[in-house]
Amino acid sequence: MRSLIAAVAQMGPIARDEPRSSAVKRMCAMMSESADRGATLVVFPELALTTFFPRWYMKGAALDHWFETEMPNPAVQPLFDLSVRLNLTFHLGYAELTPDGHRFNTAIMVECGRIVGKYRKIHLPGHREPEDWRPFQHLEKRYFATGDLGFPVFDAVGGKVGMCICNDRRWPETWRMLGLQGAELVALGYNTPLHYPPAPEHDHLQYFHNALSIQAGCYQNGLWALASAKAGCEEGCDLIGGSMIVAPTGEIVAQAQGVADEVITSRIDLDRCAEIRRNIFDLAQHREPQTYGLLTAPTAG
Ligand code: CDV
Repeated sequence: MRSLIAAVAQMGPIARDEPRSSAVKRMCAMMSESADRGATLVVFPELALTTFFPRWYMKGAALDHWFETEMPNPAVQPLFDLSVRLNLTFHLGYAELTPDGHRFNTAIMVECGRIVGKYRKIHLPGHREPEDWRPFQHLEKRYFATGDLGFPVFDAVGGKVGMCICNDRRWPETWRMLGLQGAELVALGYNTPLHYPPAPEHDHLQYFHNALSIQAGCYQNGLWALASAKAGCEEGCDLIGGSMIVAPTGEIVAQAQGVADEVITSRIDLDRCAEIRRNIFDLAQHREPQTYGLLTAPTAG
């Protein structure tokens, strides 16, 4: 049995004027709580260091303010130091500005102070130009380039680990790309508004669609997911909670109760992936890829 205690650290809202030091302090407190509960892995949300800034239109230095130009940097160093002290692995989402000027919505996995995995978000939702009719903007398509690292799977916490970010979790291709490479555990963070302006008739389904996507991804690929929300009313925008740990059977084994800072934990056995992978979703035996050509055909329009 390859098992560990894993934690998901949901975060409540981060104010627009809240400094990174405050968010990092909150995360350090939850990292310590995770370790106290015996966890050796803790997952933080997407863009965890600041408020969800794509809800505003900005340019120049005002935009650069939200991006990290190096990792680690002095603001996040306490997280790296604590992970060494606690002998713990953590997942962190942040906005990345590369030395050659590219911007990505990024997540890293850090094992005892050392970056062992990196992913740049591929499915970017929202729009490129500001749209006045919206109650809040969602300018991810403007502020971030499509991730250029593919869907990497790497060794961490004694198993094969992958990552995806928020909107990625709604796409079956994300999970299958990770599953095909043998991922046993997927860490993901999200910022999901309760109100979806282009289709408000689906607002009441936000929690359901979140759970549906993650549970299906786990079951159809026989892997664990650790999903961490930034939740609550952030600068007038309600974000869903519902952070969860999901088993390879698709069952939710732990779930956050509210929309504030909250740690949830569960013992997870990586060997349980075989329950699904040796049976109904034995990908090597039962997939029929020669019939799936449309999946990789260029998108229309
Ligand atoms: N941060 C996100 O990617 N949010 C999207 C919203 C805009 C639909 C999501 O898929 O949750």
